[in-house]
Amino acid sequence: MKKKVLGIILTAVMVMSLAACGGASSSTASTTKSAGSSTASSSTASSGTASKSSSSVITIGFSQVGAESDWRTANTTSMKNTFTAANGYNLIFDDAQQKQENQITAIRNFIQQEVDYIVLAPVTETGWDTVLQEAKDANIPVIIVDRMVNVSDQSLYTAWVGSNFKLEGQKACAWLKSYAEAKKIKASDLHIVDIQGTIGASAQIGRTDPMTEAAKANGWDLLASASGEFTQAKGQEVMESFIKQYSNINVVYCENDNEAFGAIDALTAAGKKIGSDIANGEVMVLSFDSTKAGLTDTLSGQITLNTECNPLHGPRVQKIIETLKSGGTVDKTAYVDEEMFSADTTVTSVTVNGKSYTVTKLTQDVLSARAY
Ligand code: GYE
Repeated sequence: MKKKVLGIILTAVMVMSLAACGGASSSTASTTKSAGSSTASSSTASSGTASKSSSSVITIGFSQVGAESDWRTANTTSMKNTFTAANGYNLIFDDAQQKQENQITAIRNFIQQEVDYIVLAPVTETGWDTVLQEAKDANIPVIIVDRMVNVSDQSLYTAWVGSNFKLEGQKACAWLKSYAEAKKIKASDLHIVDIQGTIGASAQIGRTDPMTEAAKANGWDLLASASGEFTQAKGQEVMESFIKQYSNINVVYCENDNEAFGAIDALTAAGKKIGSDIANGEVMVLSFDSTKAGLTDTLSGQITLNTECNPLHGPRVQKIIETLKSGGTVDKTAYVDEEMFSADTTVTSVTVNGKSYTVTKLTQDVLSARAY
């Protein structure tokens, strides 16, 4: 139920926020420039467009992962609200239901339909070489959004825009380390379970690896890791099984908000007290995404730390397409800037690789101002 109501609110908020600001891409921080391949792709793009249609409408085939989370819903809404007929686009949207084979079929259909651009939000990183080669052979530029692809030939896609998932994980682990130190909790007294995302997805790899590494480096007791597939239902199921196996869990590291909702339900049903006071028997829940629903639970203290992952990629992808269309050069890789929100003021900033990141104490005003 929570999910349904939130979906409606999210849609409304997205529509309003996109109407109010066309500049979501301004937070995009460019990193790697690859003029060579981008230029090649952009010329492919314009010639492809010209030969395929006499009208100026741009046809885009978008293969979306699925509808597994609030983050995903916000991402889909952002794409749909950007690539509208009024904006000059014909968007062919395909929901792959979290299955790579469905995405491969969708891409092949887009090639058949001679779309102008293919946009792919890949479920996992590997397994894309063949179908992306088919798109390249058909002279259709491919833009990767959100998670990354791991391909042997980088020219198989034109550009990628998304989050630095590893940095997200590193920030969350740096926060946990500082928090435990400030509260004088011994490293070996942190009994952690990791509810992972979809195995093989960049968002999972980026968030799991820093936890595994930090546990090893700091001597944390990482009890177990298992995938909750980024869904509330599976997150709950995995948490129920962790609770049965381990009686001393005091930190639940959830790799997205929906898993956190499921974990919170399981902990509550098991009679556990949720909060940041580990020393006094509370179980701390950490999460990623910072969707409105996730931050609502952060404001109430159910989620102690929520590390943001921004889903508003529609305008960013549009900018890439417009640049390619006009013959310009795009960044091969572009990361978006992201924040951290906490229910607690113990840690006000964290440092990762020499760079400091502010931890914002969540207030109702911050929550109300959120776009997703
Ligand atoms: O964190 C999760 C979603 O790939 C960043 O996928 C995305 C992740 C996001 O299902 O909620």
